[in-house]
Amino acid sequence: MEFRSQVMRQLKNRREGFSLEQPFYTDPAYFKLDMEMLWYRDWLFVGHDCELPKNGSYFTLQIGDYPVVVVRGRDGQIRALHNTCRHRGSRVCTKEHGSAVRLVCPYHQWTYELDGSLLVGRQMGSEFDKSQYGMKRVHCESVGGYIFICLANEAPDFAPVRAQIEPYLAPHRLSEAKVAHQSTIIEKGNWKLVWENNRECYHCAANHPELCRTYPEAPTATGVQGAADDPVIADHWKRCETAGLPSTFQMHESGQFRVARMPLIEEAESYTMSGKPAVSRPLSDDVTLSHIGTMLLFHYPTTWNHVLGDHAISFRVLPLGPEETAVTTKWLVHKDAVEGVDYNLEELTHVWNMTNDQDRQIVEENAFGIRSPAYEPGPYSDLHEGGVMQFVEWYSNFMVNRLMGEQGQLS
Ligand code: 3BY
Ligand code: FES
Ligand code: FE
Repeated sequence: MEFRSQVMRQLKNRREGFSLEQPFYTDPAYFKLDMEMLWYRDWLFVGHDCELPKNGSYFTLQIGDYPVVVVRGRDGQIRALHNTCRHRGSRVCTKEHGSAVRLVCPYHQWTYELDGSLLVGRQMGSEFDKSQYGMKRVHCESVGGYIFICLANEAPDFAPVRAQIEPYLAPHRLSEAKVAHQSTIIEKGNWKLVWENNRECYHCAANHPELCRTYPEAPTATGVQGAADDPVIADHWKRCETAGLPSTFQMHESGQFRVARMPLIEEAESYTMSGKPAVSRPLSDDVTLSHIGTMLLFHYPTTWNHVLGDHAISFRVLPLGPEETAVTTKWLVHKDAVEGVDYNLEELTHVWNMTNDQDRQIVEENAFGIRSPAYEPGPYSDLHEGGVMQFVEWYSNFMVNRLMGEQGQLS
């Protein structure tokens, strides 16, 4: 308890506009608190509907201590289950993804329906009540082709997330896309450093030569302030909204998620070296306008996204330890787009493969320096790092509120 009060004090008294104190980025006890207060309690983006193309398709993932399986049932519904057998706890699904008629535990073959209910517990006797031993459910919602789960017993209301992001995603028909490529990189840094780096483009000019050919360095594009005052952005919104594409900057009052459609540089249409589309088949038949730029969506703590005219890129952040974070990137294209005909995989993935690796190096160097006893919180740039301040502000408020809630319950 003492420890929790200490963290709460540190967050409440933190120097505003400055980076966090060292233990928030390095200390295993602080990491555990992040997991318990935030990762195990809030909505997390896990993957896409189109990764579960048929009934029985599933994928698995690990969130801290929790193994989870996400599966499309016989009824076509997507559900998430705790991937731990109700017999003696073995992991039931062991592969990263696959497809199954039923979920069979490899240990003693207890067999579950795709909705988690127990069908057969072999030779457990006549008194055995199967209905008590279904795999436990995890809250699961799907919106605009994105699957979110929540590990808490009681999940926060998902309706505000849906209301804000659904209209922005709908025209792009991502539930009908396919994943053309995916990559997972491990960054040796705390998950918050991955986010802080993502929330600014102050580092872009010096570090991302490929991305800077098409993505604007201006803080109005990446940050959370001033977009509406930028005449290029205002024109872009007008043009896109007139064509039926929701575009203006919208951020939830909590600061946890935001959508906005941003123009790319000059004539660029996609994240390629030439700026030309990487995929000749547009992502969605519902979008006929060209030069729609990038629809930016973030939802803390798991995902940021770019939805373009020819493809979409999703990013999923998962913490592996106090100083280790996995970032999974997926490139989505129209389901009928054919590799080698409609797109070249190297051309499609080059810019973000380079950018991701550059960001990995940045985050790792950042983590390295923060480990120094000489590190002290430093000032963010008002001009360029408004997005980082917003992230840190959201994190602090979120943690303080949760910690206060806990104390309230105990007293
Ligand atoms: O992926 C992003 O959204 C951010 C924006 C600017 C830098 N970074 C690549
Ligand atoms: Fe799953 Fe025994 S642990 S069947
Ligand atoms: Fe970057």
